[in-house]
Amino acid sequence: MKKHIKYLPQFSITRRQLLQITGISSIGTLLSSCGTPALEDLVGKLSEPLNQKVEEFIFQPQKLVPEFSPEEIKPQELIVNSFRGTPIIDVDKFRLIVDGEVNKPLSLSMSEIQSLPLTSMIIRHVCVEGWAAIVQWGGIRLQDLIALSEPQTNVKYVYFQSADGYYESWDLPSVTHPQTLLAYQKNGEILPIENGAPLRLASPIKLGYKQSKWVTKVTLTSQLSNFKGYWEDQGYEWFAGV
Ligand SMILES: Nc1nc2c(c(=O)[nH]1)N[C@H]1C(S)=C(S)[C@@H](COP(=O)(O)O)O[C@H]1N2
Ligand SMILES: [Mo]
Repeated sequence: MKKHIKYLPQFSITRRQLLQITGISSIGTLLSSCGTPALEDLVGKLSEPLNQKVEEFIFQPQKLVPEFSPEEIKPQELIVNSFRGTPIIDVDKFRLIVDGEVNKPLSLSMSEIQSLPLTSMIIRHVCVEGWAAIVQWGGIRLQDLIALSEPQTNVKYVYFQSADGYYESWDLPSVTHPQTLLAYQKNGEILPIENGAPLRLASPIKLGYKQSKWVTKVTLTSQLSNFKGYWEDQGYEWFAGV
């Protein structure tokens, strides 16, 4: 039987330390009989030790980008930028898929996603069209999601598929940066549909066009295809760091 040790987020220990002090315990199977993880398994799973190699390449120490204070949030300055209209998503039926070169493909409902640790950050969103806005985003860390999927150690890139047909690919270190989130909150409220609800990317280390809205699928891979991203395939830079 699985034994879940709960760690409170206010303990100031790093993920690496957390994984070390949990010691050896049996890794229960994440997938239940219906093929999706049981709700209560998800949070507990994050405190279980991972394969050493997987842990090393997901939780590398990375430099944090300084954040802003709540007074600096400029709600009006975030301009909605959608190139293919706003897709219609039934949130009750919505599943986020995590697949590709992983040992544990995932299919998660929003309530399962919301049972994972919530991170909030106030960062600057930078669009290449010449505007920027300071925004608060709340959501889950991509590194937690990716750890749950148990990626194979040759994974180097991550594809994000969106409900409007938008697509993006990122380098793995940028995806597993601690400030790269799949957000479901904006400025303290539930994420509006025009900003990408139910789930969008938010990260201070990439330009606006990398921050896919309406993300439905996260695919881990060792190779980039000829398709790199909606804007990249029209000549924009792929790495697009800020
Ligand atoms: N799915 C999808 N994601 C997208 C886009 C889009 O058209 N479709 N536009 C991108 C661009 S260029 C920017 S600047 C931001 C804008 O986010 P916002 O509309 O929430 O301000 O979303 C990015 N993500
Ligand atoms: Mo943009």
